[in-house]
Amino acid sequence: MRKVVVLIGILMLGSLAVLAVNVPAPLTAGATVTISNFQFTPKVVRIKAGGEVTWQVKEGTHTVTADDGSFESQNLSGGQKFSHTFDQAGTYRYYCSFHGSKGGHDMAGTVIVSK
Ligand SMILES: [Cu+2]
Repeated sequence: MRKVVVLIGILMLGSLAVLAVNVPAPLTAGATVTISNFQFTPKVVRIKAGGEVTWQVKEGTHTVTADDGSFESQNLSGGQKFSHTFDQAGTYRYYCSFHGSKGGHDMAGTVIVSK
């Protein structure tokens, strides 16, 4: 009986983990995205219109380049930052010009801006 309870507990934790992956990013006034290990973390941020997103590079050389060209950083190396203010609501996809490409491929992320 005890083993069954433990097993049910493990299964419930497993389903919670699946739920956590599908929960949308929380809506915040602004956000910080870490660039490390050829990834933007978190990959998706949700901010309010007028908010600022700051990207911080931990290592390597990367860019933050909007799919639609609305913002673009210089080449950024470890310790460098880039910020952009999003005044208009919308979904902004971006990528690293060295390690990703338009459309969310490889090293890429999304900023969702709400009113
Ligand atoms: Cu990169």
